[in-house]
Amino acid sequence: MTSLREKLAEKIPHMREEIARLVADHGDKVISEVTVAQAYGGMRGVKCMVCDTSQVDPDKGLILRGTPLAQLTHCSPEEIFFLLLTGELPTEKELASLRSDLAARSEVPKYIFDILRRLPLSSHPMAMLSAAILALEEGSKFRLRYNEGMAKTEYWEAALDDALDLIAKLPVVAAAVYRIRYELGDLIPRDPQLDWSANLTHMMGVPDEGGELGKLMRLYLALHADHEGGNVSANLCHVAGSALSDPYYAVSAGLNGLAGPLHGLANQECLRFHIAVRDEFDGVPTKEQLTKHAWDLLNSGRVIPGFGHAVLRQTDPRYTALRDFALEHCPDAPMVKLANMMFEVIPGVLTEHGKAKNVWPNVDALSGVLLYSYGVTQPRFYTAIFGVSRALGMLSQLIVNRAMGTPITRPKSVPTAWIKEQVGTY
Ligand code: NMX
Ligand code: MLT
Repeated sequence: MTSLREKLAEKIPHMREEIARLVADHGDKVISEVTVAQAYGGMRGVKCMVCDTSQVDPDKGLILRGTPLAQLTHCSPEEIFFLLLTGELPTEKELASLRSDLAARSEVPKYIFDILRRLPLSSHPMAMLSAAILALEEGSKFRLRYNEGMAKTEYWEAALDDALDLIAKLPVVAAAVYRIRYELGDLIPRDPQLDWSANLTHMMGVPDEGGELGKLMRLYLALHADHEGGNVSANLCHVAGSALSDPYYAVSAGLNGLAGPLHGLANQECLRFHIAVRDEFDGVPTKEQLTKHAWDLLNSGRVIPGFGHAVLRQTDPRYTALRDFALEHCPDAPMVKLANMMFEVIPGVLTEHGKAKNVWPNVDALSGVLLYSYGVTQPRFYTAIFGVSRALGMLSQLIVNRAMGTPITRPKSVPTAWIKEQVGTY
């Protein structure tokens, strides 16, 4: 038994009891209404699902289990995972136990690397990562135990088992995607002395003499883990998991959504935007030049990646955390200087454009810039790193949902004819 499992086993009965009481006593209280615009508009702002791991406040941004992100930027991704699941940061002993459990589960079967090598080199790293996770599904303990007739009260334990297996293997798989996709030579074995995020940096094999890429990777993997339940990746994982598809299927579903340019792929798109600007102006442009370039992009019908958000109405605190890192470690890196210029110019352009409800930068406005500055120069790989981190949040949410016995997700859809009848004027 790991201490994480023990801690959850202790907490889950109380959580179940509390929610059962809440629903029994107040089940018919209205917490949200749905307008016609929301039904057609991606359900924006409709409060119709529960997520206890984290919440996103429009002005304050990400709050993990009640603690604002700014107070957690020193944490490792493993600590964030423990916090998301249990509501508490681990003690030193609990962290050591989680790390050794992950290390013990980290071996990836050889057939996974064979599959990755057989995919065309033109494959997107996100497709490779998602395919590898689906191929790992063969080892799902949740599916096995479900087929054996496991009790509903045990679902969370089987989900936790799969989650730990998958999390342990993800850095190995992602590093293999990187080295195979970009033909960087032999795979680099895991170093048992290193923790989860340090191993990803190590196995990717990007030179990191000063250890700064390692520090960035640790921060990056901690920052991107969770962003409440309604974002596309978490929501997709939630919906697939609600059908009792096992954690491998559910995480793969979530990553397939993360691969969209309006969601996690903005990470890659944003760096490509920076490269296009740098190449056009041979470095950092003037404000006037960047303003014109941004307007050209908007007038061609495209979005400016790295800016705007469905929930946030201020600068994303994850962006602020990355900006603090950049100021401390690499303020003079050319891409960082360009990103600073973007920060000065783009919100004004978007305000004048008049469409985006939030003109401020999100996490993707700096994440790729920093990776690039430390030698990870393949933008298409960036969302795969986002995905490794997001798996921590998606899996935490999934385990909590299995523990709470959350039923299958099945909202009611209505045809346009029905809406016309409701509004009564058509
Ligand atoms: N550039 C240009 N137009 C924008 C932008 C932007 N950065 N952000 C929003 N808009 C437009 C949006 O396309 C919509 O236009 P239309 O009415 O023609 O459909 C209008 O402004 C209103 O959109 P909002 O309600 O402000 O934003 P919404 O909640 O629909 O979408 C995003 C949120 C994040 C999808 C949107 O802001 C966007 O496309 N941003 C750029 C892509 C990006 O950075 N995504 C990453 C989000 C974070 N993540 O990691 O997932
Ligand atoms: C995320 O991290 O999931 C993004 O910021 C998108 C979102 O929250 O909708």
